[in-house]
Amino acid sequence: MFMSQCAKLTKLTITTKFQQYFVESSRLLLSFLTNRFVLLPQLSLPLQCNNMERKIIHIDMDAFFASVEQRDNPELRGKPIAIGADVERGVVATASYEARPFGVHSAMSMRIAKRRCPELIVVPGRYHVYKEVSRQMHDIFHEYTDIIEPISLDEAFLDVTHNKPGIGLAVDIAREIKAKIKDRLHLTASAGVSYNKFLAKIASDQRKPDGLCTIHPSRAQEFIDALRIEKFWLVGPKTAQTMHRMGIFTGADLREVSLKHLTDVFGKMGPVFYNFARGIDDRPVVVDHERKSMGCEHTFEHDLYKRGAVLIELNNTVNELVRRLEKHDFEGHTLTLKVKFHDFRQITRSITLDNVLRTRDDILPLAKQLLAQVDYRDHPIRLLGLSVTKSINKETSTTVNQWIELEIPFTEWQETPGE
Ligand code: TTP
Ligand code: MG
Ligand code: MG
Repeated sequence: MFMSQCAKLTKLTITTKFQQYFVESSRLLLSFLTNRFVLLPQLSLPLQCNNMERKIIHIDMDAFFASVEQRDNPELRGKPIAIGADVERGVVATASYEARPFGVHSAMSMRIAKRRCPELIVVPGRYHVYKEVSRQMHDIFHEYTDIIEPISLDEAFLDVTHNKPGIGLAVDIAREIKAKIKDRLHLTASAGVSYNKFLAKIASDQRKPDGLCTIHPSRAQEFIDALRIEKFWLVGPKTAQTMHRMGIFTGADLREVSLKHLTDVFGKMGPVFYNFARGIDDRPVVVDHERKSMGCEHTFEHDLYKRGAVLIELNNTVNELVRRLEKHDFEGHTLTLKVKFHDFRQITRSITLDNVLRTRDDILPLAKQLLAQVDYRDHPIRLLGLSVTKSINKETSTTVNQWIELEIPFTEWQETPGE
């Protein structure tokens, strides 16, 4: 039964591939017939094979920072708490599950959170503790596999296709990992198990908190078809809105849309969504030994729009960044400036150099150069951040002073206070 389902899905993939080849051949034929020597737009056709042999686990801790605080302080247990600074401009890093029914969630202003939940207890974050817990989680993961890809402090993918204890079922490993996290760290995690990262990630979110969910290859298509588009990985609120306008509300709707249409609308994400809708995601679990980025950022008490004030804050941020780089003996080739405006709009500007960025003299002139590209006269600045990243595409990009837009993963900016 399982084999026949797999065969059906494989057949579906083959059919899809055949269709893709058909599209490609038609494109060439059309080009030949019209004989105009005009190149039709190339589609990067997702000719991936759907490998269902892998066993991938995604682990994500439940209300991570808040659970650690409740674990370490019994007075906070069972109460609505939010992690963050209790200041006018404070932002909620996360909220305990007791606070969530009030509508308190990550990235919300602390002021609004307290209005929504007057009982809310605001607890300052202790990043060095969260980092240590994260290290302990990884010790547990390593008992099963060394193929671990950390996504953030509280989240990682594990490839357990071949695992150290030789356990046959990935779900058994997930169960054991959850139990060890509970016994040793006194915290709960949710786990998702499937044959690729996309599905494992969605699965871990299905039964939070303390959840365990497996998406079996034979049920994958059915599961994806019923999945609301907002739940798809990499579909943020903006993409979801666009999809809604296109009449796409579920995975089944997404599967109806052609690769070309998706590529026209979503660019290089088009083929990714096209594949996701078919349960295809052959990205490997990438072991990440090395820290890639180090940065710091500040939200100001009052929005800044005067050049002098902005330059002073930029200078302070550079000083702090240099202190951190020194402490961790870290250096990179790319400097990124992050600016959040009063209306929460956020931009990043980056510059990549051939020489390493380590000292104040390396960084300050570049930071000023990046800031000069930002027009803040009519858009006062709420937050400034700077980070140094290990060479980005250094092998392929030798252009000095090349501007690139960068997404900065949230966790790259988290640092131990005082570091
Ligand atoms: P998440 O795993 O996104 O959230 P969570 O663990 O708090 O809750 P859930 O049970 O839904 O997984 O993030 C992990 C930690 O990262 C979180 O505890 C706090 C921090 N964080 C922020 O500081 N800011 C943010 O905007 C987000 C999303 C997370
Ligand atoms: Mg979490
Ligand atoms: Mg997480």
